[in-house]
Amino acid sequence: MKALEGVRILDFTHVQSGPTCTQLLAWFGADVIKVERPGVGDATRKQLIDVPGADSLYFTMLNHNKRSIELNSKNETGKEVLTRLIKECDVLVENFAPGALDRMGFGWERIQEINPRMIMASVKGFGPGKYEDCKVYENVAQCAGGSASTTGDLDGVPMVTGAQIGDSGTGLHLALGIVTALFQREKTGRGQKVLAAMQDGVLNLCRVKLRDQQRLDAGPLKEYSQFGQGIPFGEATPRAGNDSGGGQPGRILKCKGWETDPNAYTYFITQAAVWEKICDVIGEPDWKTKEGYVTPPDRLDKLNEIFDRIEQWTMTKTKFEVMDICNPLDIPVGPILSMKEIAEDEGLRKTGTVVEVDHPERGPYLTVGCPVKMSDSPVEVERSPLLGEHTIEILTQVLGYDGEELDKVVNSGAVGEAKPIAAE
Ligand code: CAO
Repeated sequence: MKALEGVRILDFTHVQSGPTCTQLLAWFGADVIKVERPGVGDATRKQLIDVPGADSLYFTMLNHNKRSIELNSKNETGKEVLTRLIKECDVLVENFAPGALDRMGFGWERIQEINPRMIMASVKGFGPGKYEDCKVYENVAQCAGGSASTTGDLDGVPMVTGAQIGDSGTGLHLALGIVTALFQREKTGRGQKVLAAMQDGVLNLCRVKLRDQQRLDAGPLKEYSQFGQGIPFGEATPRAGNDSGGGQPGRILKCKGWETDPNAYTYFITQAAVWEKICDVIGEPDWKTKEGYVTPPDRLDKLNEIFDRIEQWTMTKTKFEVMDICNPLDIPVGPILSMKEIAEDEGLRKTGTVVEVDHPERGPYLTVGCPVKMSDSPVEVERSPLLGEHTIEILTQVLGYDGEELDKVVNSGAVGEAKPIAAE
């Protein structure tokens, strides 16, 4: 038994933000039916192709454990099929451009008419307001949500991060909204509209930067490197390089091999509680009692000198040796892991965080498994569906079409070249 067993999701999502959300719901046990344009499908199927003729990793890694139906939702028969699917499903998830669902004839009012229990969940770039009609992609959301202006080198340009906080981050927010709405529906019997705007999702993840914006009114942000370096603060939360955001000074430091390995670095936090242990480890025991070095506020204007000294030590060790030495002493450090190291990490494979999946077109590939582990709802990662792989299965088993009715749908062109149900 899985946590969301019995919940049926009509998955109208594409690209990354929406698919992340529905993939998570599928891993929690929901039956996710992905609706795709006949003959075309989710655009990512054919983006960043590495194996000619096969679905891309972009698509396969975001659409595990789903079923795919090809359905033209602008064709009259297609609309009839979609209406029946809305009746049979609990949640409709979509991340079309603003207004696309209304133009299809399936706005919120119509959906409620068809199925008052339906939860309609959307990702949009912006919430209601002057930008609500905009199409939005990942980096636009990072910029509009406050991430880019607060990320990057102290004297550099605004920078986007490799973590897809606009797309996958918003997908996660939406998934939480959906399960919460399902929980409320248990009591009210009613569905509701759930909206996760990418700008809002990014800003939620940048909460501490809005905290710092307000702290600026009370004076300079002393834990930022700017303070120790005498760089004046402007009106807005500045970029903070690799400073740690929590008031405990931290930096990325070189480790043994940095000259040739671009990832031979460690993150090192000079947490106040373990300052004395840090002094011993790096060979500066005098700093434990030396005037100007004893308390965290004393040290704020000496962070460059202190981190330079710690780096002299970390450069004599590999990033893993730094971890092995500091971890038992509770000194917070973290090796900068490359994607290659993560892909080869045995521990991550054991926990199902990195999973190898077989695919009929592309053979085995690696993916990121479910990042949330539940003791009573285990996850088995299954390959993504081929385009329209389950069209007939869904028409017959979910909607109960057969005989003439099924022929009519298939011959209408609404479901593409509907393939027969694959043999068991
Ligand atoms: N049958 C028939 N038509 C279909 C269909 C189907 N099964 N599925 C989609 N379509 C149609 C839509 O109805 C729409 O038609 P209209 O423009 O005539 O209304 C059209 O396909 C294209 O949809 P779109 O505008 O959503 O797609 P796009 O590639 O132009 O834009 C994106 C992509 C992502 C910018 C836009 O969807 C968007 O802003 N989404 C919300 C924010 C978001 O999720 N961004 C994250 C993107 S990366 O995760």
